[in-house]
Amino acid sequence: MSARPRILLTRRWTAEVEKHLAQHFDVTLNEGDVPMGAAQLRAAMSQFDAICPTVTDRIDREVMSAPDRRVRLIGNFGVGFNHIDIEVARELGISVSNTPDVLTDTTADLAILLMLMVTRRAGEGERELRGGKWTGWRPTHMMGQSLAGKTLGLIGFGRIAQSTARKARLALDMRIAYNGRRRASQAVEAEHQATFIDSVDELVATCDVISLHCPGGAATHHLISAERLRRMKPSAVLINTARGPVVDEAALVEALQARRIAGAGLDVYEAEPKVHPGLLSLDNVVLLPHLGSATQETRTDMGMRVAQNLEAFFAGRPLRDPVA
Ligand code: 8YV
Repeated sequence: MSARPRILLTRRWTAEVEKHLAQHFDVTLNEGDVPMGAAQLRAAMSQFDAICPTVTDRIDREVMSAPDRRVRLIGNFGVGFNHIDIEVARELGISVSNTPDVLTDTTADLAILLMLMVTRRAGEGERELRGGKWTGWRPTHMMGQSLAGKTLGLIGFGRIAQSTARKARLALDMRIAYNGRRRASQAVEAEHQATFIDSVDELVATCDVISLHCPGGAATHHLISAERLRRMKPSAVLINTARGPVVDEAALVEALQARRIAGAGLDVYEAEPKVHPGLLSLDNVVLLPHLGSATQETRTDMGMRVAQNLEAFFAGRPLRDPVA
């Protein structure tokens, strides 16, 4: 019997997936679940047949060009793969897969959660109550904004954005506008009753809630710049469940401090796990620690999706979710 492929999981996964993988592969776990450094990742390149990284691992040229490289597949745990240099992977003939579909609704739920938390001042309210500062009900206490009839402007219109649109329209009665690299088909626009807005500048200036759903990477770095924050309505709210560097975090802090926008809900940050200190002291921002896909069910589904890619690859079949 030929030796089973050697697989490295760079972080701990759900017990169900770790057990499943152990039945098929020679699996090495990162027992301590501490992020691996560049030197460790580079060394792993020469020791394993596949590595399965997450958003906390930077897989760049330095890592991938390890001597006597053995890794032939990078099975990413997550749909976003901007932490992997895909051009270098292609150049070196390393295959890369990701985990689309399985986290779509879970991440969209979190975008909706942030919208509601920001507009209904939920974090602020909880802090007041837990801090023993709630003096009782009154008609003008901690009034937020209603979302019904307001326009949700989506930047990026892929699976997660469309799921967010569906939930916002059907559950919250919001109107939907979007900007994306390409205009969606008429059928998709009709399904979501979505209006295409040709420019990001116009979208940010006209919508009430701006929610980011574009990939990370050079093309979207600081897409939400100081200038675009200035274009937003003073009553508008920014939601980011995509990638931190899409927003100029320092400029966002200034806009929130000056109340030039009403609020923000963030799940991702420019230099995770560091968070701009200016954000921590503001009441008009809700801050979550990158929980977009964090449900028991979804994290198991993500792991199983990686497993399907690994199984296909080592059986000589095409990857289910190839990105390189
Ligand atoms: C993941 C995500 O938890 O899948 C993604 O792109 O942002 C998150 O939902 C994380 O990236 C896992 O690597």
